[in-house]
Amino acid sequence: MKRLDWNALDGAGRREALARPAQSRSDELRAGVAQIIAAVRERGDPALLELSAKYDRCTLRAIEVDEAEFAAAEASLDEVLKNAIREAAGRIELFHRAAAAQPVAVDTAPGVRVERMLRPIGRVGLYVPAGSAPLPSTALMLGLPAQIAGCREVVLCSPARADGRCDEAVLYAARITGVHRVFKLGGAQAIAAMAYGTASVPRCDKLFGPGNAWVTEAKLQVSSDPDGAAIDMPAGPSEVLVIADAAASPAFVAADLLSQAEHGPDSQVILLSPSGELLDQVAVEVERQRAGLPRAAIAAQALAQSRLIAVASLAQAVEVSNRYAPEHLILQVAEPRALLEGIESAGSVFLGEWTPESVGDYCSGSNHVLPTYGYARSYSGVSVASYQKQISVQEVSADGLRNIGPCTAILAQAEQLEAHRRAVTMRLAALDTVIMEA
Ligand code: HSO
Ligand code: ZN
Repeated sequence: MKRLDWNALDGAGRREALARPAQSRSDELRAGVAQIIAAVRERGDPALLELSAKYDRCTLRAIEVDEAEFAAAEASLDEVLKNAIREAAGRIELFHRAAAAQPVAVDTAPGVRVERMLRPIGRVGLYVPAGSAPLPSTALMLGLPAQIAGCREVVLCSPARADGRCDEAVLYAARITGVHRVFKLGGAQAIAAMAYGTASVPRCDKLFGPGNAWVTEAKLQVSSDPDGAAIDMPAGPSEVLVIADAAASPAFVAADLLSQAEHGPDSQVILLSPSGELLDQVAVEVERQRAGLPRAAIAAQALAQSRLIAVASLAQAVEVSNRYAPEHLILQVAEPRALLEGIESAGSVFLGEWTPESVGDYCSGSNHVLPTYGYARSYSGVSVASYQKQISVQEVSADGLRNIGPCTAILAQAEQLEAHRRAVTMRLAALDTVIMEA
């Protein structure tokens, strides 16, 4: 890991220190994805079968998972794993229900009632990657808020293995979240199928979930097409930033950095500390622990673009973190809540030495589908609200219109929108007439 001193860097050096690994949106990627989308739109299911054979190396008899496969998946799984999936689902549901937006009704003036009502997005499409590691936890994180929001139809795509079957734990997790239909589709073709629909795959209004560069590019392309689908958020590789003080355990800090580094070669991990000694110790620990990991090679690639940065104080660490806007922020300091006040941009925050990022990835109850690549400056993680539309409603009585009609008319006149003004003044005149006649 590169070692840097924040206060020895000039402006360009600081920008470089917090730069994300370059995301290639190469012409080749764009064109390849556009071609896949076009093939799925033009030829539907036959194109999906061909693309699955080509990219996922599996020959599918049917693209939809049937009851027999769900049952076989459930029967094949260890009870301990099934219990853990249900236990995690319970806490994720508990938090997401509690955090869901509520309907609102406010009288903004006598006789003027304004409300906000919530409606589920009708049909949503979830993507669960299964590349180097299938992620049943992602099926929970995407499926449970969709169920709580009350979406009418929840579709999930996840690529099949070479044997033509989907990961059993992904299927089990999808089932318990109430996902209605699961398709064995991966990559850009899965996104195209859910955005535009085929004979088998229903067309979805909004797509959710992480994925590789092909999936991400396909989500961008379908979301910029008015005939395509909305998406949850722009995505990049996973990342964590840890702020640790001199009292932090180097072993714990190293373990947290590695848990993110093992996700993929393009993951990025950053440690900020005012203690040079801790930075030294963590550097040693990271190497020691990494060597014993099954995914040591992947972690090594991620660590090559990761940084250990010395800062002058914890306050400066918070400044640097806000500038980076990490997907995950771990505060391994004696008084994490004292720093929390100053946090402006982060996807999810982990407080204190007993809160590893892993608990949020799986089962504390928070969501793990979070904004990466600096998008935490303006985006939030997936929640029930991501699956809902907020519709405002207003009702004005005769007295209410007497109260707010003049304000409306003045503003309409200022904007020289006479029809707007008259829609109000005509009614005010009618009210005067009614009163006079009474
Ligand atoms: N840290 C990942 C989520 C995940 N981790 C799934 C394990 N499984 C991205 O936030
Ligand atoms: Zn993770």
